[in-house]
Order: sequence, then C-alpha cells, then structure tokens
Amino acid sequence: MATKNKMVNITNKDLNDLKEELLKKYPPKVARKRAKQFMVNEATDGNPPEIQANVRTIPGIITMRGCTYAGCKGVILGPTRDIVNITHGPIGCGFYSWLTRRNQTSPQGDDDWNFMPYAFSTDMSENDIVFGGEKKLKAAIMEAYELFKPKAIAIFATCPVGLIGDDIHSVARDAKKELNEKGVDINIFGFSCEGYKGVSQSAGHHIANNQIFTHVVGLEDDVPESKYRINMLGEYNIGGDAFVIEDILERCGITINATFSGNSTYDQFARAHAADLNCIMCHRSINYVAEMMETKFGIPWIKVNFIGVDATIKSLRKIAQYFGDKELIERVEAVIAEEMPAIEEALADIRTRTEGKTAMLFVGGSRAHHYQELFREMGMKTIAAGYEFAHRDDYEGRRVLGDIKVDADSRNIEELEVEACPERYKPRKSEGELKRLEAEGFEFKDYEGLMPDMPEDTLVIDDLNQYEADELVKRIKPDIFCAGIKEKFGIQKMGIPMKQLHSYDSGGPYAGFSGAVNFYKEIDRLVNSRVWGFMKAPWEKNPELSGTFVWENN
Ligand code: CFM
Repeated sequence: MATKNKMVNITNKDLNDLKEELLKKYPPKVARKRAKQFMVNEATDGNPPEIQANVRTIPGIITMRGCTYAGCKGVILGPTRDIVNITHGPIGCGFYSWLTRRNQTSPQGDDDWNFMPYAFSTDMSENDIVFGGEKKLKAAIMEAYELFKPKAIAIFATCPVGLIGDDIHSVARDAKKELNEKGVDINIFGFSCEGYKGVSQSAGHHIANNQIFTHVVGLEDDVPESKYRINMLGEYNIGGDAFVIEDILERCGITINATFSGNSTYDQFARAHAADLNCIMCHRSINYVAEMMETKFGIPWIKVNFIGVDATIKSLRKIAQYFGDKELIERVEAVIAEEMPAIEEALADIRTRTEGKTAMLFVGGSRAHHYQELFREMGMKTIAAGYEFAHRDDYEGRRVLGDIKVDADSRNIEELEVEACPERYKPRKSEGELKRLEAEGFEFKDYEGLMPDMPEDTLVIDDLNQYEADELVKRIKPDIFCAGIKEKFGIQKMGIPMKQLHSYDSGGPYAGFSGAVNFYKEIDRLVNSRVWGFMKAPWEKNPELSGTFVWENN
C-alpha cells in the first residue's frame, strides 16, 4: 500500500538508487538481466543508453505481454471487417481475442460485409488434439463459405495446432482450389502464428505482415485515380480514432487508399500497392509491410503520428510537403487554422488543473511514446515509460537497426525475400524531387524512438512486470498510470487513477484535434478527482482496530 511519501524533484541519482533497490529483490542472475531492461534515461554523447528489448520474459515474472497469436489475429487482422477470421484452436483463444480491444469499423452500405461481431473458431477439443484437426478446419472453412460467401477466409493457428502438426496452409490451399474450381472467387490463406512462436505479440505482427503481403497486397489493379493517395499503416481504429483521422485527411483533400488495418476491408489490402506514400503510425507492428511495399512497388514511407495536436499538425504538414503542391499545403493550413481555436480554449482551462502533474505509461510497442505528446500539451510530465514488446529501434531510434543482435527467437520468424515487381514497380519521386525534399530536411524511413524524446531524469523500462509496477507507483506516486486491463485494478487499489491506453476503457477517440480535447478532459477528470483520496482501507487509517465479543455483552 501507498505508505511512503511522494517523490518530488526526482534526480537521476534517485532513479539509479531506486533501480538498484528494486533489482535487489531478484536472484542475481535475474537482476543482471533486468538491469539491461530497466534504464535511467541518461544520454551519453547525445545517445540514449542501450536497452535490451524483444527478449524472452524470465519465467516466474508476471509480465504484461501477450502472445504471438494475439499480435497476428487480434491486432493486425482483427480490425478488417470483411475477412472471415477463423481461429483454429480451443474456443478460449478465439473468444478472448474477440473485440476486447474496442477496434471499430464502419461498413459502407448493405453489401459491405462486417464479420467482426462474429467469433469464428474450430473449437478444438481433446478428440481433435489426439486425432488431428485438419478435417474439422476444412469443414469450418466450407461452412463459413456456405453461410457468408465472403471474399476471403483467414485461418489462425493457436498453440496446439503447431504442437500436433496440423497443416493449416495445405487445408487453406485445398479449400481455395476446390471453391475456385467451382467458379467461386474467394481467397483463403493461413497464419502460422502459434502463441509460442515468438517472445511476445510482436512476432505475430511480423507473421501477419508477411502473409497479407504474400497473399493479398497487389491483387487489385483497378484503382480510381486520385491526386494525393496515401496508405495509413499501423492505425487500428481503437475507440474510433481512424474516423477522426479519416475526417481530417478528407478535409485536406488527401485520399486514404488503404489502412492497415483500422476500419479496413480486404479490397483495401489488395490495392495497397497503388498508393503514392505509406504513412506509418505504429512503427512496431507494421514497418515490415511498408519496407516490403517500398522494395516491390517503389512506395516510400514516412513516420507520422496523429496522437497529440502538435504531432497531428507536423504529420499533416509532412504529407503536404511530400506531395509539394501549393494547393494541398494551403488546404492543410486552413484545416489546422479551423481546429486550433477549440484546442486553445480547452487547454487554457484544463492546464490550470493539470500543469506539473506526472504520468507513467507502459503500453505495447508505440503508445507509450505517442501519448506523451498529449500529456506534454497538458503541461504534464511522463516520468517513467516503456513498451511491453517493442524492439530496440522503437526505444533508441532506427539508427541502431544495424546493431541489433539477431537471436534464435527472432530468427524463428521468416524474413521474406522481396524484389522489385517487373510490371508494377515505379519510383514515386523523380531524382529532382527527392533532391528538393532532401534540401528541405525531409526524412524518409525515419523513426527517432522513445528515449531521445524523453527528458533525462526519467525511467525507461522494457517489459515491465507486476512487482516493478507496484513499486514504482508506491514510491514515485504518479498522478496517473496508463497501461492495460491486467494492471488497472491493482494500481487503482493503491489510490492512483489508471487509464487504459489499449482499449481506452470506454472512451475515445483520442486521435487528431477533437480526439485530443476528449483526452485532455478525461485526464483532467481523472487526475483531479477526489475519489482517490478515499481509497484507504479502514485498517490503514486505524491499524489497531478494537472490538468486543458479542457474547461479552450478553
Ligand atoms: Fe501498435 Fe497498436 Fe501499440 Fe500494437 Fe497492441 Fe494496441 Fe498497443 Mo494494445 S498495434 S504496438 S500490439 S499501437 S493492441 S492498437 S494498444 S499493445 S501500444
């Protein structure tokens, strides 16, 4: 329980002492390993310290991480509405990866299918584990086709599928062939995303990127003309974020050709190669497909972020600068000018109550970085942050990519060999245009990472666990802690408000301009609520309770 005093004016020495003290609890070998993932963000020669990331969690530690299947089925493919996503496995995997992330979608008209309200699973039982589940899978595919006649069916392998050796890819090929021979236009493909495949859900992202790229991207060449055509990658429409971003871009005159994968459809993936620019929101989950599209089709990519007003403005300006048309640049400025008065008004009021407060953010592989923008705008400081499963480049920036050690776990995930497509590769910019952009300081393929963006007197911790989370909250007492459902109630019981930044609890959207105002208001409400002061249990206030036995009074 929160007994110690709140730490104020924290210095790097305090943080180093705290680190040492927390790590003392571990056996020496574990402490040595954790020490490489638990960093005081002290830059030397302008470089952040090297952090260890994307390595196995030590057994016995209660991690915040999820599994490879969750990263593939839940994260990347979950938000696409018109693919029938069948989980081949026991029912729990399908059920618990079903919409708890609050990814939303908006079907366009009656013939636009939305299968997201369904949880499709082969519901493997003991019998299937002993005798094999391939027949059951084939029957499930055929049943799904008969019932829904979808454009595509995707199959996701869970742990037992890999253990017993069911070949989901050959079942997918057979089913596709059989239906295609009957004249049915359907695509069927599988993902070997067994939960244990990698050290976290990150491996599942990579597997999903590979298979969507191999089986879908580039299948549809009939794409309507538009002047400023982009793909939005790594945005998953949690709490309606994509709707806000779509609205802003539309008002600027920018066409979204495909999104990976918030509010997306199968056809969008199929025509993704027709865009003139790939914009990456979540670098961790989707950089693979951007890299492959660049090699195969010549589409350059840039990092964007629509979380935070400043970040949104920078991202819009960057897209406009890429296309370089005066008309677009002016339209973008007009949209920004329209939005700013409401932002300034909200902040002028809210900052009076939030200025100087502190936050901790431990989320996934990109949000622990992006949401710091919103807190900064409210005058709040992020004093500790970290990812569950990101890699070193998400912490230290892509400039360390060449130094990252490839271990057996990362080698376990296939790296596709991609070459330029002889028919469809086309450079999007001439040499002259590239020179112009370079002279203007425009950066392609750049992500500077979380650490250089945080002040020095802060903590950056990879794969935070329950013990460390509890200790940080007890000792530093932030004004708000942001993570997921597994952390929520433990933190709140310590009297600290906790905001879920995966599902947004029941809130959102938080992207773009109007989303930022939603966020400011919600955080203001949370950090200034008096309810947290009432969280002390009676025995904490009054440790020596006295009472009498009932029979004494009789
Ligand atoms: Fe990317 Fe995500 Fe995230 Fe992620 Fe996720 Fe998510 Fe996340 Mo939860 S794709 S890495 S695997 S931004 S589901 S929408 S919130 S952990 S920080």
